[in-house]
Amino acid sequence: EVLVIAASPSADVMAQLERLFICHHLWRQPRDEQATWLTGVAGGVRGVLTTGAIGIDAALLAQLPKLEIVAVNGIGTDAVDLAATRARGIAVTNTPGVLTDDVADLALALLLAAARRLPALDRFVRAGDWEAGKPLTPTRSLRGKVCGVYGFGRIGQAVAARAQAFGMEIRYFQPRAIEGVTAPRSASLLALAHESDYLVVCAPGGPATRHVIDAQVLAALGAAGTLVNIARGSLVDQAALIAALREGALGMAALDVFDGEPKVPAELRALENVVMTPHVASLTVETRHAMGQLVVDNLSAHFDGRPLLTIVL
Ligand code: 8YV
Repeated sequence: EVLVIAASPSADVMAQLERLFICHHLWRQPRDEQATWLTGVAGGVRGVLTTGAIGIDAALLAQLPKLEIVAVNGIGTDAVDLAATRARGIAVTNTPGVLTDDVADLALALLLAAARRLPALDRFVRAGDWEAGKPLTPTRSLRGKVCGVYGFGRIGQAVAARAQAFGMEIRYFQPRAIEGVTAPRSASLLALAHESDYLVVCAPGGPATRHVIDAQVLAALGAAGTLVNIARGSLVDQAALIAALREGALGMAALDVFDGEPKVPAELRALENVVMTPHVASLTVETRHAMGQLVVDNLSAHFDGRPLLTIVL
């Protein structure tokens, strides 16, 4: 029996799940009835399917005495209480690799949207301002600008390759140096922010990186700088970000993720120098299908006694 916390957008993946397991769909229950419904099914649940953003907390884990595996339909496992799963020997899997290109693509789309002011210009045309002869101000080229990548794993490196194709200079920072990488590693995140025109956040969420993008880092990025975040909202001190954008200490922000999402503070929504998307970096037909397939394959491997494909340690 598998507890499905959120549906996969791929109908084929959902059909496979239904064929292979007895599925209990939490997401189908009205919110105020979920707790009662859960007490009825919890005892038989041996697998959980959840998302990167939702994960599973200690309270829900404690309700599932027979749980053996948590399959995360995402790469980030910061929302899974890994201490609790480890303590009980519950396996955790995620979906690395298959989402790299789409997430990196969205990072560049956001970077370009901010650099070339696409949302404002789209509004300009729709509002008839072009026809009305209102003045246009030039934006800035990407060529020759420094793209700083914080977190240089698969996604960070894919962002770097794309930014390089736009003629940008790449620098990165992450605590561990990476062998065989030609891009220079900055001395710290703060140094990287100083050296960058665009800072793209690609590091994992969780306690180790909580609010590392703070007022100081934002000020170092500066009035002409742009922050791009496709990782997790928790890495950014959102109050400091709002203050920096409002006061002009930071030029722009392009965000796919938010602290406390799906709630986005009204102060942030009101700012002109922000471009926002609702956590959609991996939301393409192809990638969500591949992610869902990896989830099904991991669950099947576990219940068939075969080795897991993408285990999280
Ligand atoms: C999705 C993500 O939000 O991969 C991640 O860590 O945050 C995203 O791909 C989510 O996990 C979709 O299920």
